[in-house]
Amino acid sequence: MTDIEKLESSILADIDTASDEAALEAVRVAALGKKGSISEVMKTLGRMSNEERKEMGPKLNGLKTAIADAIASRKEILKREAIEKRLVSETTDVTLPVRQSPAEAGRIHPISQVMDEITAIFADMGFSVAEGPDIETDYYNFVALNFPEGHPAREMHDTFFMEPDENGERKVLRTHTSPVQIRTMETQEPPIRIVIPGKTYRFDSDATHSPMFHQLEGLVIDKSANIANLKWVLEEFCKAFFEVDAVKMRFRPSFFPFTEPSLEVDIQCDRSGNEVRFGEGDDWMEILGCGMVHPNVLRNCNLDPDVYQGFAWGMGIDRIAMLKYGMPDLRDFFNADVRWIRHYGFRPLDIPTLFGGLSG
Ligand code: 2U9
Repeated sequence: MTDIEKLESSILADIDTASDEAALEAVRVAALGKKGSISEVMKTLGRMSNEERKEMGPKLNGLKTAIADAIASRKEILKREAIEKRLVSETTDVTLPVRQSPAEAGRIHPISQVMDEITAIFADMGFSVAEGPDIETDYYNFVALNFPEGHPAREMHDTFFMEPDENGERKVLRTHTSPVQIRTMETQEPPIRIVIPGKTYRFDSDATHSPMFHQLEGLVIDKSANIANLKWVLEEFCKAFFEVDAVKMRFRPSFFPFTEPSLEVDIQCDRSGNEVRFGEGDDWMEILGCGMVHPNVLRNCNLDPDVYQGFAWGMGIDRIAMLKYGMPDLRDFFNADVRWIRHYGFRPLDIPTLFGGLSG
């Protein structure tokens, strides 16, 4: 056996025993790489006589090609073997239950759900959603809404005051979402039909009051808005929200500085069982307040009360959510207890719509 034949059979044996692509690559470098065994032999061609080179040249080139071909075909085999190994080890059992993605496993807080339910109902009636800042000026939170300086109605709102700013002005955490209606009336021409969901703040904390709570208010301004329209809007809302065909409502006189007349609204319910049922029974439950926008408030927004009139209402979202979904303590809303949200939360892809069902 010549030296070349010996070299060839030893490299071919290494190629055969290479067990994966990395080992095969090592064999290729050891044979055909810059300092590989074949490359070293090729270098000796330069020192040979013409006769010897004529004989050895083709032999060495033949060796190089044979080794390169053997490596290429072994590479194909190893590639196929590796794929087959993966196919066996990475089988998927399609009968296993699908693992939930984090977005599916998460839950929507009942307050967000109820806000979405209520805005879906009013959006269906043609209302748009308006928003505004949580930190307000005294003007937007009180003065424009017909609470004069020192008026006792201001005491009804236990207000959180900020430190005075460089001009001595004390901003407040808004005590209701009503400043958004003022801002809207200042910037938009009537007709106006808006609802305002949002966070509100009052210095109050017990089983039914939280210092941060949620309201949804509504406002309609045009040349002919009247109490009959207001009653119809609220009745349609209550039927849709409590998912009943008919509901009796009771409107009692009340007082708010920003509306005249002002009314508190009760709906018919049955409290004889363990839970409150709406649309039946002969009991009443207060659910919201409303009224015709006070002429002073219209004037404050440069609207002539002899031309324009409007109605407004306001409701506490937290209380209404507790009523609808039977949650006993308001404080649980804000305790961030994952067991509570798993029980009372809503699936994120069940978006409330009137056609698809409000509460899933
Ligand atoms: C403007 C004019 C009128 C909003 C109204 C109520 C009646 C009301 C309470 C319900 C429960 C607040 O969360 S609660 O304590 N709200 O009873 N809100 S009328 O009236 C407005 C608002 C803005 C410019």
